[in-house]
Amino acid sequence: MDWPGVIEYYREFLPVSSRTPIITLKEGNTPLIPSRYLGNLLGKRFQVYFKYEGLNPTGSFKDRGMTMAVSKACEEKAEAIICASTGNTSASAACYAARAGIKCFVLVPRGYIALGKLSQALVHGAKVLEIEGNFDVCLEMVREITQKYPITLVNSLNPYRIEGQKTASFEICDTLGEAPDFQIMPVGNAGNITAYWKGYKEYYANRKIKSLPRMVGFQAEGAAPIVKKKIIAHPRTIATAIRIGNPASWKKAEQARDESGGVIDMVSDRQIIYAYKLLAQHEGIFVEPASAASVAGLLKLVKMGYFKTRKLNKPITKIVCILTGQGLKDPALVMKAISKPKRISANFRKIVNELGY
Ligand code: AN7
Repeated sequence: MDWPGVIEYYREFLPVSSRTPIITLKEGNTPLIPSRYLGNLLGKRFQVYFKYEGLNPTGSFKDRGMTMAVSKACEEKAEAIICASTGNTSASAACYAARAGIKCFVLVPRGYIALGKLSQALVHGAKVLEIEGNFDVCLEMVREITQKYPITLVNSLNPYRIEGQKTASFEICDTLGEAPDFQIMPVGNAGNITAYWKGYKEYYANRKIKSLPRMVGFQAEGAAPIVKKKIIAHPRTIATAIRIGNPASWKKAEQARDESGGVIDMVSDRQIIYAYKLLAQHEGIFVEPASAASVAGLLKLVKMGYFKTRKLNKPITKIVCILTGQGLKDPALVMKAISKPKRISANFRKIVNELGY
């Protein structure tokens, strides 16, 4: 089958009509990869899967929401879109705006955007402004601009973004034939956890699934406003994608957590890097650090005995970790956090020695 993209495939669940021009790059339909390594740590009664969202057209889950937001913007005859971003939203917005033939403006925090993401926004022709301030400041600016000028906001405050992103939960259920028992994901501005939960609830209401998952979110320790129950004025983390101190969908993330009986917790940068390496070296999956927060979170939960204290009345417990973005977006981090290649002269003996023979 030729995959048509998330809007055509899940049309009946989305607010589109025959008048909506569908702007798509055939996003979605990403693989749900069974774990070969982590699953063993948990034992036979557990199955761990990775939803690898890094395989979307611009390398992150944002494309699911952007195809909807940009399609609706075009239906409403918008001439320009704008977003604040820690990187991935801007890459996706610039890409879909180029596809649609409309203008794109991007506000990003100077110095805290992975080079891959910045390059994407630039190459797709967006007007990129680097702001002396963090993501939360950029979002404030963008909200004010869109109140005063005819530019469409495409951050996840735009409800069409959430609509598009909920299709990822549909795909997980369609692949598993049921909902997972636990879903673990990184939380930044909290749009994605909101979207997944909305998707699961809609599938449940339509009798596509018989149960709902517990929603488990992880923030970075230095940027964990929801966990600490207070705005973080100066968020800090190596995972720049989730370097957010005042999430727009804060309340909705708490709702997803509480309605589902889940939890939102935090992991340190050290734990994130450990999981980042583990995923790359034992599962063969290269993600960006924010995405590794979900696996770091899973490891933390196992250590805490979280799964032992939950009633698991099915023979097999299914856990899905969302891997939100592609590792190639931030290659500089590998050199910083893992290692640099070893320099050696073009001497046969020296090289073979170095290989350990
Ligand atoms: C790889 O691009 O906020 O909780 O401006 O890029 O829905 O914000 C990115 C967020 C997780 C968190 N993983 O999702 C942006 C931006 C990756 C991300 C998140 C982001 P939300």
